[in-house]
Amino acid sequence: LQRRAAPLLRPTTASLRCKRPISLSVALKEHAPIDVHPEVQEALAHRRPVVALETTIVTHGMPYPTNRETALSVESNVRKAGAIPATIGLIEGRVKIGLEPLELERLADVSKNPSVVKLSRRDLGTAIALKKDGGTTCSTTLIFAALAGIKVFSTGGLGGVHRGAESTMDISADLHELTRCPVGLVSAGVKSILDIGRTLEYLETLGVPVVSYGPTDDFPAFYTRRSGFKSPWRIDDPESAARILNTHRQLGMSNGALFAVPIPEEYESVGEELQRAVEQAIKESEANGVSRRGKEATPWLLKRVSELTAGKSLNSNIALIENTATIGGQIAVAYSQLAR
Ligand code: PSU
Ligand code: MN
Repeated sequence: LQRRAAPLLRPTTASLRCKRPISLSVALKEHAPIDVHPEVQEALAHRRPVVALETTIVTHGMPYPTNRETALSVESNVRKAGAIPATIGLIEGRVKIGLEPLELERLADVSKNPSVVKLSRRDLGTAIALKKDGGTTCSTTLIFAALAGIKVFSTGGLGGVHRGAESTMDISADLHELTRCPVGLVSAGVKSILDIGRTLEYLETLGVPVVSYGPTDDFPAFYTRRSGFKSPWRIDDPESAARILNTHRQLGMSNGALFAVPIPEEYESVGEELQRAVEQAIKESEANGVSRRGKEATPWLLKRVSELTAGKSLNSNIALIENTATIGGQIAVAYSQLAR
């Protein structure tokens, strides 16, 4: 009797065979809990420019209703640049790629929705299974941008290596996510509370390109335009950013890139004062133990800095993210115009 050897692995679907991140169409065939906004779907189908936007800045980064207004003005800047915004968030266990105004409102007004979670990669499966609402950090926004085939993602500050990480080991999952999502992340640097030098070292180890966007090769310091650390590369137009992303695509590279855009010049003078408040808030968090409480650290520090500066940090935060939204929109437009 001739018996055929049983295959060692019997993948039933394409996704089980995939080692790389799967595509949106495969995920949807698997009944993944993802809803793509019709406008975003339409743009993606026609390879029109789309910019992904995160929602942790809404749920855990700014007070209501400033958070909602900022999310809307950021979307509007993406549109003015000629691209379609795709604000990503979790509503009752469904991933929304493109939020309706009421969904944004629900994530923004945390007083009515206090159980809304901050979503990093490790939280995703559980939060979806338990039907939670959540704000996507850079890490989870990168995941869904990559899944949907969105090439550009604009935000304020990337997570990174925290001060004292040599003992706390607090290093944001955002950094690793940039190694597996082929997306250009546009930010004003990393969060103001981090160790910039060590974050850049870590990105180098991970092989993530860091590119300053603008007049200097200084890596920006979020509230101020220069950190004293140099980026390995500098560009000053959206076409160059688009060509970098396209080269990665041509080479089959799975990593993303960090485009660091300094805060607009008129916010430079207040930046020094803001950075002093950051230093004070960090000292307080080390004294009261918040610095050792994982994902709570950032929201606490941002709130404290806002208190210490009578809201001036908030104005700067809004300005820098509106700016990265515009530049992200321009990069997405340039990318869509490259011959493919
Ligand atoms: N920068 C801000 N406010 C924020 C964040 C960054 O000014 O709320 C968010 C981003 O979503 C980023 C996340 O991805 O903080 C990183 O958090 P953690 O360090 O816990 O990984
Ligand atoms: Mn952390």
